[in-house]
Amino acid sequence: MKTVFSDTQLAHAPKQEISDGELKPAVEVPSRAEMVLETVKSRKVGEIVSPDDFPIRPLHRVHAPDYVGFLEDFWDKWLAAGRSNEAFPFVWPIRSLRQDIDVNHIDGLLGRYSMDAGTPLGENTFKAARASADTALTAAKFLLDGEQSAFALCRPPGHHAGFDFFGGYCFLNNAAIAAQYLRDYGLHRIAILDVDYHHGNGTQALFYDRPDILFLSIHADPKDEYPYFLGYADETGEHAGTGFTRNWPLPLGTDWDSYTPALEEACRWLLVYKPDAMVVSLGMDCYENDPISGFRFKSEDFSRLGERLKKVGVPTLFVMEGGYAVDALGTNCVNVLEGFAG
Ligand code: SP5
Ligand code: ZN
Repeated sequence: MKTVFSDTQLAHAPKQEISDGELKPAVEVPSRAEMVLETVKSRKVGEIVSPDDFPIRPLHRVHAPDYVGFLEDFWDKWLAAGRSNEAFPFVWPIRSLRQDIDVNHIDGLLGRYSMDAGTPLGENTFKAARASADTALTAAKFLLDGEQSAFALCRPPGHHAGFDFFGGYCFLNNAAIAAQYLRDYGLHRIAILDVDYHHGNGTQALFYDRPDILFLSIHADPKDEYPYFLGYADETGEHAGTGFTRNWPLPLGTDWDSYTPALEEACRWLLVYKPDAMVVSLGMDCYENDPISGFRFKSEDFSRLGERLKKVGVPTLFVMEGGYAVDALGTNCVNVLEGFAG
């Protein structure tokens, strides 16, 4: 299986994040990607290639152009406002506030285009996020060229980012951009299976009214875990997309045995849907030692996950999402890829 990765993705290097009422060391850090890359090399997963530079169009197929422009221009505006540290939003246009004002101030714009205060934006964030999206697009192209699988070593991750907002360490929704690209270049039915520990709210919302992109997600119950406000079992799609979204919220403490019934159900949906290709939003944060998560996967369970996904029997694009136990991240990720490759 080919892996796509570019060093440009390392340029987003947040120092701190707001969590638990404190500024804490950031967990979505460049060493995550470096660790996975090292393990892909040492365990000989396959060739490692650099992404192509894609035009902006595939990004605009998923994200609002003004949002992409905001990300692109952000750092210059931030500097012009006299700031230099990495940025955090802190005010949002929630219920009862005006949604329809084009504000000038950078703090207003940060709130307009974000969902949380836990996602630092820095000087190179857009550059790295764009390289991460290009990584997913390049890997998607391998599927269009007839490869049975490909691994997009994406970082920063993507599945929390929506049409016009960032959050959850995500800026551009790599999996969604890849899925839409597969649709635009000839495939008719795409399934996205999101196995990150957190619900993929951005991806779900982007395709909620569409039958051509099935969204399945298994994750920690949002009543008890980020992102809190989406990812419940009664969210099943709307309009033409009714029935084409499925969520399996699971309790904190879930281990492989208690995870399996949800995974089997998701696989049954995949069998019925018969996608032309599957995009796996691959988070490794279900791991027992993940520093911010509450599931209990062991490293060998990630091999089982890969083996099970192989049995679905469709061309599969793996797009990396979360996973913050850096020491084990390479092992857990490559366990999935090897389990899949057999
Ligand atoms: C892509 C992805 O996995 N994003 C995750 C975003 C999670 N953001 C909320 C982090 C809250 C951390 N709270 C730490 C609690 C442990 N004491
Ligand atoms: Zn996650």
